[in-house]
Amino acid sequence: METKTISVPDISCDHCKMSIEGATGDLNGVDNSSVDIPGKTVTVTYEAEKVDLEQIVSAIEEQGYEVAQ
Ligand SMILES: [Cu+2]
Repeated sequence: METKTISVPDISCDHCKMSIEGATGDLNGVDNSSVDIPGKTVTVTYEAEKVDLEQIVSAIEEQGYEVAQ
């Protein structure tokens, strides 16, 4: 299991939290996804054999957010 924190500067409210946690949490292999609104980050715990970080980033971008690397 891997844990990574992704910076998403556009996170501003509960709606952002719900949509990002929903989209990333639905990915096969993602065990947990948690958005920190004031910190503007998404912390994901995932199984690297099932899903890679690129897919997780894509899921966030598909919700309309830009990911800062
Ligand atoms: Cu929002």
